[in-house]
Amino acid sequence: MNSPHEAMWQKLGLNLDSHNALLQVLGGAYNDIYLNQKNRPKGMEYFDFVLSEIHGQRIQELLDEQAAGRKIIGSYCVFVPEEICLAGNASLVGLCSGADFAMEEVEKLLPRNTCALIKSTFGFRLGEVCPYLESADMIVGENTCDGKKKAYETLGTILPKKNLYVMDIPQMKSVEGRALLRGEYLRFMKAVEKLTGVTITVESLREGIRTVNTKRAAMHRLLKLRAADPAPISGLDALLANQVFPSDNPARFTDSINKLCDELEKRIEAKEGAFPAKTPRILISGCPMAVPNWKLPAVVESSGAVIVGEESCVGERSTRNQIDDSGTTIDALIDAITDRYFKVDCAVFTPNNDRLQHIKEMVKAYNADGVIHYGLQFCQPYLMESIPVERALEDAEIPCLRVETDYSMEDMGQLKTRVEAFIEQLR
Ligand code: BJ8
Repeated sequence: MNSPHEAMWQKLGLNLDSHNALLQVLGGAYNDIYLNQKNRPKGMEYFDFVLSEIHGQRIQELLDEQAAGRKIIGSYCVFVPEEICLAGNASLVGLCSGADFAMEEVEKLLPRNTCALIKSTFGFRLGEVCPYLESADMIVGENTCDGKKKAYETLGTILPKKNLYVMDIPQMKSVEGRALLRGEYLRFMKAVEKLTGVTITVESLREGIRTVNTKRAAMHRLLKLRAADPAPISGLDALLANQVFPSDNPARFTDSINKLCDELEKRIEAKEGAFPAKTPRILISGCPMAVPNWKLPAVVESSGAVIVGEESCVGERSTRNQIDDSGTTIDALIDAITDRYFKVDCAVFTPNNDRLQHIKEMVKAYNADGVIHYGLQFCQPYLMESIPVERALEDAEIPCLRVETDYSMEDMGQLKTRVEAFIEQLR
């Protein structure tokens, strides 16, 4: 069937056959996993629509803005500040992808034992199936894990517009580390200004901060409502909101989340839930889950538990902590931006005790019965850190299951058996 967006995709240089195949798989998985859920809030209809148009209407919107002079910046990490992009008249879109694509081609450029997230980044480029990547005016990479750091060297050579910008990220939470991050944010601000031709002012930066603060506040409202029993929304649906967070129009997204929260508050009052009261409650912690990586949450929620929080960059790591917008100079606002992002407790930092503490706090705040630590195969930082996480949880008498997997469906049976046994232990 011809899509009304085909001409746009063709203009962007997508491989239409491969892209159609991807959309078919995505649509099928969404039907099976999402639309088959019971007791979904009505407010999720907006997110169903966003997902159905993720490569259609949203791209058209961005291209229309681009035609009017706005720039599109793509990023792979929550360390890239949307506030600075917005202040410079650019939209930031998340580029991480959660599906294997063109793996044979990918493995000509990357070692086999590279994590699925990085491989999928390459697969989407080599397969020419990502309209966000193809339309972006600037792609921002960052020196976080070794895999990404080295992969960007090659990615830079295969991007159609050769428009990769790499941001350095500290590895320690020291005075020097903060100074490095601050310096990088100033350098990024200059790069955005150069790209857009717009001079960032105190007012525009403050406006950017306020827009993202408001968006984060709405997400926080949603996350907190999940503390209720019965949980008013499934983990799958909340994950979808987190997945849409980095790429949707910020004002519309904020509004939709707030409407969803209004509905969830009523559900809580009426004791209505996505699952019955006393369903075992799980916190997921670890690597980010980009669209359409719904594998583990689908296994958990089809095995008799509900997910009540995500300690992840597609989750609370990217949505918590606000930025003080009271500064009256660019320097002061950049300081405030640095302060917020410097609290991101990604496993690339050493030591990273804040994260262990935060996981325990989240267990308490969301009344979780146990934690599933999700590590992507070959992800050194999160797999290494899963052991101290498990120990810290053991000390706090919080049950923990460590899972290591990838984007393939080959281990579904084994995963389900382990998850079911863990849930049984929580009952
Ligand atoms: S701030 S979590 S978004 S780096 S899964 S590519 S770590 S080998 S994604 Fe991340 Fe930024 Fe950190 Fe968040 Fe490497 Fe691990 Fe792959 Fe990963």
